[in-house]
Amino acid sequence: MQQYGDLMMKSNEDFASCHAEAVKLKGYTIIKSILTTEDILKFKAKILEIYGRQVAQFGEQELLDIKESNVARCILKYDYDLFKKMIFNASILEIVSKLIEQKYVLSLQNAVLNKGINHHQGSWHRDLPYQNFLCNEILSVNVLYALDPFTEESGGTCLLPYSMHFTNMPSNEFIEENMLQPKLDPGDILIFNSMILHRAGQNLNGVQRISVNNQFIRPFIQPQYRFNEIEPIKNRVLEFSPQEKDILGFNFPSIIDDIDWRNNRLQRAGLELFKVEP
Ligand SMILES: O=C(O)CCC(=O)C(=O)O
Repeated sequence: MQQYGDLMMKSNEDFASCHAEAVKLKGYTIIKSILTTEDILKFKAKILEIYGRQVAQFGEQELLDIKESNVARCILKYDYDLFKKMIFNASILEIVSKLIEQKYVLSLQNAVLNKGINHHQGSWHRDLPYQNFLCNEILSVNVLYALDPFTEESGGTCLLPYSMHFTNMPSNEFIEENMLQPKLDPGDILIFNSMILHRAGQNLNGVQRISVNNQFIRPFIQPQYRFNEIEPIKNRVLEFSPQEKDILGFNFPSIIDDIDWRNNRLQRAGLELFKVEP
């Protein structure tokens, strides 16, 4: 490309760099056809089953009262072998690594069931809520899977490009003029800086539209779930690679006190743990 004025233009050499650059500059990128039809069907069936269990546990009205309706939470806990496929995808993690540029952990994996009503996720927000500041590094990245068509009618995700660079919410007029609602096919993904302003679109056709939001954060931020402490995952630690252990939070435990801190160091050094006398 021609240039003048010493612009130091460069070309991206690979797939991951192209997508990482888009997220860094405009806040999001889209990758097509990440999932097979077979996987999509399995994911959807399992998510509906999990949500059914969560409704049975908590009650439909109670979930409505606490704005928790139509979200299947922490789905990795319910079928690790199925939902890990959304997390440990090497091409996607390469992009996340280029964005966060240090270790990161999975904060959440939730499915949003958007159908016919005003969904709580249908309000503009950032995925680090209440953090309306600018930071020169990316703190957190979302990988959102479309399991159904994302359109204006189905309530595809709405995004305000570049808005991770704004500390104040822009006016309604600005948002109306500049927001995007990308069309996605089932199996496509949207990767975005968690600080971008976004929301689920309004589902107008009454046909359920499911997304799965996976959020990767720098380890100093409190994750929504501590996957390393969840029963079925915790018990399988010996199966995991070092990178999987990092992402599931095993290498970033929340420390209680001085004893716990030093025992953590002793454990890492392969030494015997200190026992407090009763
Ligand atoms: O499902 C969507 O379109 C967006 C979900 C969302 O905003 C969220 O989970 O934070």
